[in-house]
Amino acid sequence: MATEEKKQEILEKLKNAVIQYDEDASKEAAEEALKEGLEANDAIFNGLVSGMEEVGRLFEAQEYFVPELLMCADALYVGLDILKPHVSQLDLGVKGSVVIGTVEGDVHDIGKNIVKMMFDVAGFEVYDLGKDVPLDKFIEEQIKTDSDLVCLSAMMTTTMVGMKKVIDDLKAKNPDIKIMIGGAPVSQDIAEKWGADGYSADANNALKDAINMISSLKKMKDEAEQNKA
Ligand code: B12
Repeated sequence: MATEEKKQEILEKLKNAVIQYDEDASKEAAEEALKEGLEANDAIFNGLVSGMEEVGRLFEAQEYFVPELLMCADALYVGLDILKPHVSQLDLGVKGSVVIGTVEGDVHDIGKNIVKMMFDVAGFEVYDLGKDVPLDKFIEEQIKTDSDLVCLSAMMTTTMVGMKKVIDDLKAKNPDIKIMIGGAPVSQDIAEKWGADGYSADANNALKDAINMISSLKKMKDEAEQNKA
């Protein structure tokens, strides 16, 4: 087990590998994290993701432009691919099925993939539609898979409006379906205004909220069954 000092050093290496878009450094730091017994979850959120937050600031300050962002994303994915299989499985008592994707026009998929990872480790059935997903595809996939939950990610003010259409269409087809939205420009207020059942600022809370929603959905279905009997 690494000392606190060693742990901070490795987290710093992961963070810097993303900021300096250094894929080799990302690979080495991710391997070192595992070798030194760091929690994979910790290494992802406090190393890689924390690096990407700094990259966002550099972009806003116009020190980084799109090409740098793309290379930073590549470096993050190299580390993530190594760490992801080591994230501890969680048994939270409830499992469900979820359709997830980034909405049409939007190719940001890191946040969506991290939310997906949390559902994976909790043993959910995950139907990942990827990024830049045509809005109707969410409705088609929910119907096809009869999923409990639909998760929509958007990272731009221009693309987030597509979520409202998906929410309206899904609720019209199936009022019981639970919908959760997230991504940097989204807020609790927007989620409520647009009729989503949940919003979460990060992946850990997304899972907790999903579990609560699915529990209440299953309870509602059980009660309806009992009333029928
Ligand atoms: C990396 C990045 C890119 C990469 C994306 C690579 C990839 N594979 O994803 C590339 C280079 C492709 C890119 C392109 C562009 N980008 Co960009 N990008 C970013 C950046 C720096 C980081 C995003 C990121 O990955 N963060 C790390 C992850 C872990 O965090 P996250 O995505 O927020 O996800 C967490 C939560 O939001 C939440 N969450 C996310 N989704 C969901 C879903 C659900 C259901 C739930 C519950 C929770 C949840 O949980 C996640 C994990 O904790 C952001 C800056 C920022 N502040 O966000 C800009 C940013 C999003 N981009 C921006 C812009 C403008 C663009 C471009 C238009 C630039 C251009 N001129 O071409 C293009 C658009 C391309 C397109 N059509 O989509 C703007 C958007 C502004 C706006 N408000 O509309 C931002 C905010 C930068 C800025 N400050 O201006 N970008």
